[in-house]
Amino acid sequence: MHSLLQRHAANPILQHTDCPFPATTVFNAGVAKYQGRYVMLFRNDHGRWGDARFDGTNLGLATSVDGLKWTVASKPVLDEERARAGMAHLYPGRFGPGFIKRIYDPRITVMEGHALLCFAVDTAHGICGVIAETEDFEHYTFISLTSPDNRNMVLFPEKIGGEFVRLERPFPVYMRPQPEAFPIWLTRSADLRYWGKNVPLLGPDELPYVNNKIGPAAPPVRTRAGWLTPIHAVWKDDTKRLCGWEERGWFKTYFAGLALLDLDDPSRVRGLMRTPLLAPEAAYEIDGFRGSVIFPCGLLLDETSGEVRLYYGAADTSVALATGHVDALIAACEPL
Ligand code: BMA
Repeated sequence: MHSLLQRHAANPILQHTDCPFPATTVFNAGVAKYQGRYVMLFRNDHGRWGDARFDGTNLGLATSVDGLKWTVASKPVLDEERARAGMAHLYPGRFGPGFIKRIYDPRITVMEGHALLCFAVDTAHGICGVIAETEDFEHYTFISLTSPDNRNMVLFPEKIGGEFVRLERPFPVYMRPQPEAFPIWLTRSADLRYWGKNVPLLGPDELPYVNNKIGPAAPPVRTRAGWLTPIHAVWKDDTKRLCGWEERGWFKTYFAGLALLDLDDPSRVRGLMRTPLLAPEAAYEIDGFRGSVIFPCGLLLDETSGEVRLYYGAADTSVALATGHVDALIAACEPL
């Protein structure tokens, strides 16, 4: 059977050895085309290779003319302290030293020429999503912060019905069929700062290959058939220890999944792949800090050729790329 996506021969396209600063696991990267070049913001958990006790996290910047060969900027562009300072600027006097414990999983959305960024922060009081904007990927203005626990935010690349729209993944505690059965929600905003009109979009129980949680992956891309929306989807098997650096073991397989949302009302799921779009198979997806993890954070569509590029974190260790054709991806979504 012909698979929907082909892994790029040069995978992994970015790894720790490409960084001119201390870097250990380089993965979960937002990618966009911005001002005539490709930009990538990647997560870097830095510490000792093979040791799950990291010293810290930061976000690195890489740029490229073809989206395949990347040049990494000399220093990370955001870290825990810069994120704390950005937040303190948003809400003066509220966020003291040490408030942000980790910064990770950036997604980039370019809207009307403006680059917007969503990422997660682990704080002293829970996990939150942040929205920031930047013109040069060096300086960031913080716009909003969610209440905990929430992460995996992705912004749609245009206003819909006059409003900004995002997908997000809260971590509800009660009323779960199993403790981590976390669903995807859709919310809207007039100004990117205040979010509401919350609608549950998709639950893990709607995907036959999931027994744990799901979440938004890369920001949705407009197609003639709807918003092409990658998700991540998790299968957990406590009896099957996967490759990993953690002493306690690693038992979760992360797949890329795919949904198609209504163009005019993206809170309606119009199509859904019942099988994974991409499952961990390659050595760089199976072996690493957390093996068997595919975690996409960037999807690009070439309108002329119909080529789609899915950029994903592989085994929480490197960045990889898979390509396919938009028509095949649309056709793979079973109409709902
Ligand atoms: C998720 C996030 C991702 C990570 C994945 C697998 O919950 O933390 O950043 O890639 O777990 O470890």
